[in-house]
Amino acid sequence: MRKTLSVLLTAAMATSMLAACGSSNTQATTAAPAETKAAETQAATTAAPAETTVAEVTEAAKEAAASGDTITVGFAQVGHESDWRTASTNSVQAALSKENGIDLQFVDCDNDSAAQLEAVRNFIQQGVDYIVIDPIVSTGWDTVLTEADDAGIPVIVIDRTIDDSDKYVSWVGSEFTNEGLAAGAWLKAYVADKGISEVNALVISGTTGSSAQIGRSNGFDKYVESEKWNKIDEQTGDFTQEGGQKVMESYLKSYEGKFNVVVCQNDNEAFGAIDAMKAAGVSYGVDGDVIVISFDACTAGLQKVLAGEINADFQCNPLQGPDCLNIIKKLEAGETVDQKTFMAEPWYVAEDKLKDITYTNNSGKEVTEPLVVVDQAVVDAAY
Ligand code: GYE
Repeated sequence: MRKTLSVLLTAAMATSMLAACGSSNTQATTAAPAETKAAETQAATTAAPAETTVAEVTEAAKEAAASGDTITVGFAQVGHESDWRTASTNSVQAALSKENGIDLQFVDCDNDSAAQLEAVRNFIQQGVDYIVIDPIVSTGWDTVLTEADDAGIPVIVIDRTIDDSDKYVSWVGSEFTNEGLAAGAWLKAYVADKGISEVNALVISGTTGSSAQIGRSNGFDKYVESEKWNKIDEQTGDFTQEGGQKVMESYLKSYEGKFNVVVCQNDNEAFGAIDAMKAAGVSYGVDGDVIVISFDACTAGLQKVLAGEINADFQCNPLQGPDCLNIIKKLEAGETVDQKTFMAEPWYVAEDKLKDITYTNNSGKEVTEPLVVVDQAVVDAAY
């Protein structure tokens, strides 16, 4: 372990472990309403530390880096399945950089849960200072997180959630159920506006058992039930373009002419589904027979919204690197960190008729959120 920061780190570990213990209690009880999330996470944080403390530690980290005595962080990333994932990897690599005093060990787990557990175990064996995990699936974590805990290595979880263990210090990511609920609320308002009386939906879901898939499916299914929509089928495209295309090709064999909505749980699946519909001569998007819903809102996805090929795209923000760095800096400074940090996420649409949607979010609170019509500036500002 590096020398320069070892004293600070000892203090930080004690605090982070306390924070981790504390978090297990709040975790069970704290649901996070979108509109109060900033306030909640603020409230969960202890009194704001003197800026100088963080600055001093950052300075120390930079000095340590200059002397080759850096903070080592192991990052077990899901894989490279989508545009979103590329943006996530870039964000973490840019933030957890040599310039910021961090020696990042990056493992691309290629969507293989066993490989991801092994990567984390390797980090523990190497004795890295921190472990960052974007968990492929939400369960199967408690044993390895206990091992990290026993080794005194703080674990930070980003993006997807871990649902069967509380042995991590902090999580930063998205409220996936709200994304699914927002998609349902938008579809309900959209078909009412267009005078479409029947919804026959096909879903191309993400990686089965990932919290992103579970949340988006659960949220949308609430509307399937309440609106008595016909959900014809739901099969996984594994968050890939190839998967989206294959699932749509098989759907077209079974259900061509019988569906008017396709819900793709990420942009890359939507690209594949669109290619398959195009090849089969099925019209889609704002001028077509099939309404296309997507999630992520990456640059290429928003380009398709702008072109009217995707009707609505529900953002999931992958830029979690800076938050991750901030958490590490705070732990280094011996500060308490937020147990949960939610990313801000707008909902994007192709047409300007509906201004907003109102729905009951995952915390049981009625919220009204704006719909952003995509123009070139929105596309240019995307990731
Ligand atoms: O939606 C998808 C990616 O975990 C939220 O994973 C992330 C999802 C994202 O492959 O594109």
